[in-house]
Amino acid sequence: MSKRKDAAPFAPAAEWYAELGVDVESALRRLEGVSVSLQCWQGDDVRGFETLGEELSGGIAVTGDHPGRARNPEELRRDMEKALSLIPGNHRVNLHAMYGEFKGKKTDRNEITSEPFASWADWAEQNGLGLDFNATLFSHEKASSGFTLSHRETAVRDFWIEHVRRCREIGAFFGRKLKKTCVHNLWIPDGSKDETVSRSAYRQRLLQSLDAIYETEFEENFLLDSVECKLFGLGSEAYVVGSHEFYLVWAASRRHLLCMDMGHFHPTESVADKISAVLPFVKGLLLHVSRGVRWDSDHVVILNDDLRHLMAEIVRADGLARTHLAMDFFDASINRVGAWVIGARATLKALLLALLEPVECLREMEANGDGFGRLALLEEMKSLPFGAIWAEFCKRMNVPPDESWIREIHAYERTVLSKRS
Ligand code: RNT
Ligand code: ZN
Repeated sequence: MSKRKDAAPFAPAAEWYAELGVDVESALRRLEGVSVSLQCWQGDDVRGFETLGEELSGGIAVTGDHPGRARNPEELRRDMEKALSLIPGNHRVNLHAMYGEFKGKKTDRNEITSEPFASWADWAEQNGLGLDFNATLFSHEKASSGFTLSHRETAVRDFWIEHVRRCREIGAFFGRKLKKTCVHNLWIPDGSKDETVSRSAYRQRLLQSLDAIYETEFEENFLLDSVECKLFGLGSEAYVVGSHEFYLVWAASRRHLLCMDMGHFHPTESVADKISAVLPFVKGLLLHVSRGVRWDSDHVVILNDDLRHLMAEIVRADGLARTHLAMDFFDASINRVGAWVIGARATLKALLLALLEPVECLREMEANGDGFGRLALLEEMKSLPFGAIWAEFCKRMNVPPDESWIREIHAYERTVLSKRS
């Protein structure tokens, strides 16, 4: 390490925080205990390994044609191992049902079992990773109408009910095998481009489908269930069946997790503000850490105000233990492995910043009616030597503490990714 790097020493930085009543060691311990779920779909542009011959659909889109997309499970795992080697801490991998090792065998979604996922589970076990899971209700001929669990036809709904039931089984298989709770998240594309006069009927049917799916209970240590809302998608601009209100009430009344994706709300709505509003009523939260830009809800996560506020609110609401963090973005225009690392490092940095907040001091000022002091301290916090604390965390976790990881990604691009056609 260069002299310049040693010039950002940990001890005086920690001292600065300590003077404000912040215990840096305890913040680092808490950060170490948090895992972020790495979305496998960033590595191959949400294609998966099925042989059903379907294109990506469901109102989500990947743009860009950077070379080096993972073309099979081995490549995808290798890419994720590379990314994980540059992210401090112990993390998880998030799979979608379309990522089984089907080995060229046509397995329809309603026939899926844990068998094609056994190799994923072995790999996760060897690497000490947890696995999360998602049913895939898009990129399929039975989803081409834009409706799945709320479809008018019983046969179509039953097909998808069966799929999600099986996916929860697979999730429980991961949880049991790895002895790490698997979060199974359900997002469906259901909605319409233009006005419908049947808003209620679709929601009634979705409600019935959900209640049929989640009738089976699994041991909480193995499986937790979450449902994910959305404001609109490509082709579902006028109406989305699984809206925020719908799933909020469903998750609260059925004691499940609510998944909030940072890109799934109106741009002026604050997901951070929803944390303390929702936590008292649901079993827990799953956060899809993402970045909305214009119409796209899935840009690579960076350390911006939205992310900082979100993490700050989780910590202030004492909600870390009941909040599961997963990244959800897909960008094919830059090095895909590097995108994971940018997003995960930003997520962890935002969380560390939140854990380093002198919250007691701020709350005391607030209680004393000192609004000026509170605002001034929040501003001063922005220029504290956070970088030295982050670098220390990375060093302790044996990953690059500085920008040198960028060179590692460049090297991986040269030696591995660029060789893929
Ligand atoms: C789509 C949702 C969903 C997907 C993944 C692939 O808008 O955000 O979470 O991104 O399931
Ligand atoms: Zn999402």
